[in-house]
Formats: sequence, C-alpha cells, structure tokens
Amino acid sequence: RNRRDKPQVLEGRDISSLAKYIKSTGCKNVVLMLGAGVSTSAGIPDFRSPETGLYSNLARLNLPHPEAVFEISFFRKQPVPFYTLAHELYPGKFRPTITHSFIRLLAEKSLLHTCFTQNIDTLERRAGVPDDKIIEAHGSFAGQRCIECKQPYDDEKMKEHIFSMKIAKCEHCGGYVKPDIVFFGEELPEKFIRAIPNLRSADLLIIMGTSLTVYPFASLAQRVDESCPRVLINLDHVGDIGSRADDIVLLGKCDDVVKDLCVELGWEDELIKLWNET
Ligand code: CNA
Repeated sequence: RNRRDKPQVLEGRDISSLAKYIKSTGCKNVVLMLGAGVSTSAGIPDFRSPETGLYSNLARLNLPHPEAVFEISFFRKQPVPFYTLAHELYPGKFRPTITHSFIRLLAEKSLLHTCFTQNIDTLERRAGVPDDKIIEAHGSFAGQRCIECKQPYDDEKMKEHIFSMKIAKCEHCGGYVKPDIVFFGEELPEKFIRAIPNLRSADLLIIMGTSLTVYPFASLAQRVDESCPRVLINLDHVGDIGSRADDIVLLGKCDDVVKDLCVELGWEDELIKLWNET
C-alpha cells in the first residue's frame, strides 16, 4: 500500500488533532503497545517507577540484583522470589482500568487491529478485548510447564501452589514448574513473532504506560511506516517518540489522557458505561 496516497496529515500534535484523525476515514487500523503503566491504577505496581515500582520493592526478596527474579538460572536455584511475585500479580485479584475499557471500545468501533502487550496480568482480556486482537509478548499465567523437561502442568494445581506459596514440581522429572511468562534470555512466543508484520498495516500507533526499555518489544515502535502517526501516553517521555513529524506526546496518567481523548471523540458516555459493566 502506498501511504503517500493517503489524504490525511495530522493538523497538530495535540489531543483534538488526534481525535479528528481517529474519526477520519484514513484511520482504520489502530495498533497498540502497552506496558505496566496501564495497570498501575488497578493496583498492580509497575517495574521501574521509583518508590512504588516492583524493582525498588524486591529488596526484601534478597535478590543479587532485581532482574534475577526473571532469570532462569536464578529460578533454578531459588524459585521462591518469583513465586512471591507471581502470588502478588496473579490474575483475578484486579479490576481492569478505564484505559483497558478504552481498548475494548476501540475494538467495538472496529478500529483495533492489534493490541501488543508486555503485561502478564491479562486485564485486556478481562476488560473484554477480543482474544484474537491481543498479543501477549511476554507470555501470561494462562499456562505453565516444567523448566527442565517442558512438560505442561495442570492449571488448577498451579493456582493452588501460587496461592499457598508452595513451589510446584514436575510430576515427571521433579523440575520446578514456571508459568509461561517470558524470562530474560528466553524466546518470545511464536504468536508475537508472527504478529510483528501487523505493524505495517497500522494507520495509528498508540504506546501507553511503558518505559520502552525492554527489547525486542520496544523496537516495535520503529516498525510502523514513517507516515503512521505515533502517540505516546505516559507519565514521562520515553523512547524516540516526538522525533517524527506525526508523533504526538501526551504526558500524564493514561486513564486521564484516555478520558480526555474520549471527550474529544464524543465517546465519553460509552467509555464510562463499558467500564462500569466490567
Ligand atoms: P516499566 O519499565 O515499569 O515502565 C512503566 C512505565 O509506565 C514508566 O515509564 C512509567 O512512568 C509509566 N507509568 C506508570 N504509571 C502510569 C500511569 N498511570 N499512566 C501513564 N504512565 C504510567 O514497565 P514496562 O511495561 O515498560 O516494562 C516491561 C516489563 C514490565 C514487562 O516485561 C512486563 O511483563 C512487566 N510488568 C508487567 C506488569 C503487569 O502485567 N501489570 C506489572 C509489572 C511489570
């Protein structure tokens, strides 16, 4: 597709120009990139926010360094810190946020092409975003297996172990069982790799609540066409968003920015209704 044929150009780098573009015929495929910041208002800490982030609170777990909690070699020796974290983050305890409902609204308006998420909390699904639109780049708690022989392990048993903080062991070889969450150095899910070309179809990329520091996920922002507007909604300015002519940076809490955007779009009532039903 030759993007130069597209009549649209953003009128400005502000929220009302963005709303105008979203309502235009040129904007059919919205692609999202999400990080932990979209779930902090649900009560789930992110990693890197000073004071409240998980990394600054992992000290009590006696880790050699915070990232060790997501390293296989460390897990093999000491699975307890990861189980402690899993216990805290385990899905089911948290309610999706306004931002998650906004994603569902995009899907209901047939605008959502792909929702790439680094989050493992499954709040996108819980908010009613269709499964086939979600790419969980760093895996999720939906499955688990032995880290040695890779034998899958029963869902219910896993839940019981995480809730009671007992380490699950493989029934075949005795190896430790780990949820299918991607650790450092592990391959990203096949589904993620296959979805990367979806970025080429994007008419709009919205990046929300991520520090854009984890690769290869962060590099997705470079894969949209030069002419595809990129929007960053985050507490702080991250990555290279702002360097292209059609980039928009909207700093603030994503729930607030998303609400403002929905006011501009005339979608406010629908947004609140969806969220109240969740
Ligand atoms: P991160 O590195 O902790 O960055 C979070 C970003 O979000 C920072 O730039 C914050 O400033 C920003 N932020 C925090 N709160 C808000 C808010 N309310 N509104 C707007 N921006 C906000 O997290 P990333 O996701 O970038 O790092 C990738 C890791 C985090 C992935 O591997 C995830 O699996 C992992 N993680 C996931 C969860 C979850 O599933 N909810 C929680 C914690 C960590």
